Amino acid sequence: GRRSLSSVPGVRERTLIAIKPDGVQRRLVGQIIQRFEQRGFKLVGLKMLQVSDDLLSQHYGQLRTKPFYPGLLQYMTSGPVVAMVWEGYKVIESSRMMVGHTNPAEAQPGTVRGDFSIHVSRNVVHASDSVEGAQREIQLWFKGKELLNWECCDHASTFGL
Ligand code: IDP
Repeated sequence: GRRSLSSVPGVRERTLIAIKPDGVQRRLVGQIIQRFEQRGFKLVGLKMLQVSDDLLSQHYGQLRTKPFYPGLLQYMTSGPVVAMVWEGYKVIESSRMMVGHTNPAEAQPGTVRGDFSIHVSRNVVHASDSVEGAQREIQLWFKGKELLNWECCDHASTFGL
């Protein structure tokens, strides 16, 4: 039919992607953003921040009994993080595939973790893992006003016609 892509169910799905301190320190920000742009996803939120213990304990609350939790907090606060919200059809599932297995040793080549990292304690990037998780994390990391709706320059509404 002649439906536009924006009317397809699921096309406005959003996910939180965060480039962790090792990703920023190793100058991987551009390459990681490039992969999401190249895939065709839409960037609707972006900021660099020093993450607080409070934000992290909410973000990783379900891991607080794990032995690696103190190290995880130390890692995630060791420098700035680049947090982004990406939008698009099945972006949550697709970005988990693009990011790869939690443990880089098991991540496929071609994934961010499989191409740029070695050990689970320094795995470069975060990606939400479910619809509920993405909603929760986006609300936790971003204010409503920080998420922008925009149309592509080839969209009729941008011509002022
Ligand atoms: P995910 O990031 O792929 O969703 P989770 O199991 O939610 O994986 O773990 C969150 C983060 O905790 C991982 O990305 C990694 O940074 C860290 N982590 C998970 N397991 C370990 C571990 O065994 N040792 C050290 N850090 C870990």
